[in-house]
Amino acid sequence: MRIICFQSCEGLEQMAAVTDSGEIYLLQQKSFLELMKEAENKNVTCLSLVHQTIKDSLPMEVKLEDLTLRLPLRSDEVWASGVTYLRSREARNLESKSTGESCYDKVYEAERPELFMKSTFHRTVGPETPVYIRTDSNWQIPEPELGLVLNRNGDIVGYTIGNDMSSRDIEGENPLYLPQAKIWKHSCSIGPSIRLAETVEDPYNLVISCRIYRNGTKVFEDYANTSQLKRKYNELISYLLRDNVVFDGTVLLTGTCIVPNEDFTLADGDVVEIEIPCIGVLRNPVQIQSRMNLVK
Ligand code: DO4
Ligand code: MG
Repeated sequence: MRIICFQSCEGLEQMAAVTDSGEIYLLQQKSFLELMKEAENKNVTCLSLVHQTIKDSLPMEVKLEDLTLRLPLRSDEVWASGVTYLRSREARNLESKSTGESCYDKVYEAERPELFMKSTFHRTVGPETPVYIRTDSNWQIPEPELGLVLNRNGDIVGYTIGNDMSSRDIEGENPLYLPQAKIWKHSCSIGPSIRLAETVEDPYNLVISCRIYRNGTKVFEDYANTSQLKRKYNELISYLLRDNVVFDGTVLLTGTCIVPNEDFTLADGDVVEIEIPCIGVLRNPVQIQSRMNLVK
């Protein structure tokens, strides 16, 4: 069971549940956070609340591909994990031209994982909305990642897809530049759905694929599997919770295992697609931030 948010004919945001056979049912809750809250008040899971809500209703007469999907969740905070896959460690060592044991080698092996604040609601976009590339970087890539949707106690209520847009030259110059290499307007996209946790058979066996198109031609494609992750999800969550305040609907990205070759950088007009079959395809055009956007 997946939860989506789509734009209605009146231009309003509407929540819906999508069953595994593709039927779409309208939900009366206005947001995923409202669904979480109602489930908590009734002491049931989001999945059983959705089942109760839709049991006497008829599915919509529409196909998922005909809907304009929106950000499925208003997260106050998106956090991210770093160097959780070998491929990420290799890529970080390359971009920082490290010789000898680097901070990336150390953090890959360390007990404490790398966690960082990635985004806030106002910097995060949903499907089909442009992700921005920075005007002061010449080496930028998408980072396709599985996202854990958490409640305030750190329980996984669902899974989504995240794009941790990253500037490799800024991070490579100095790891202390990490916030600037990771956080700017529209540097994070989330979606296209939230797959309810109980309906994922094995979250450590999810194929993640990424495709990048330029002028309609595919210029990059690669695959990974969450079985390659060095850490367990609960391990990452336990560090996020330590001495911290975590809000309902927080997303924790779990790190990337897909990195384009070193000669690749995103360009204005590219289109990035990230797919995890049980969640969907997160598709975003890439845009250079205009000066007008910067002063808004
Ligand atoms: O160490 C910097 C960030 C790495 C990251 O974002 C990732 O591994 O996905
Ligand atoms: Mg990342």
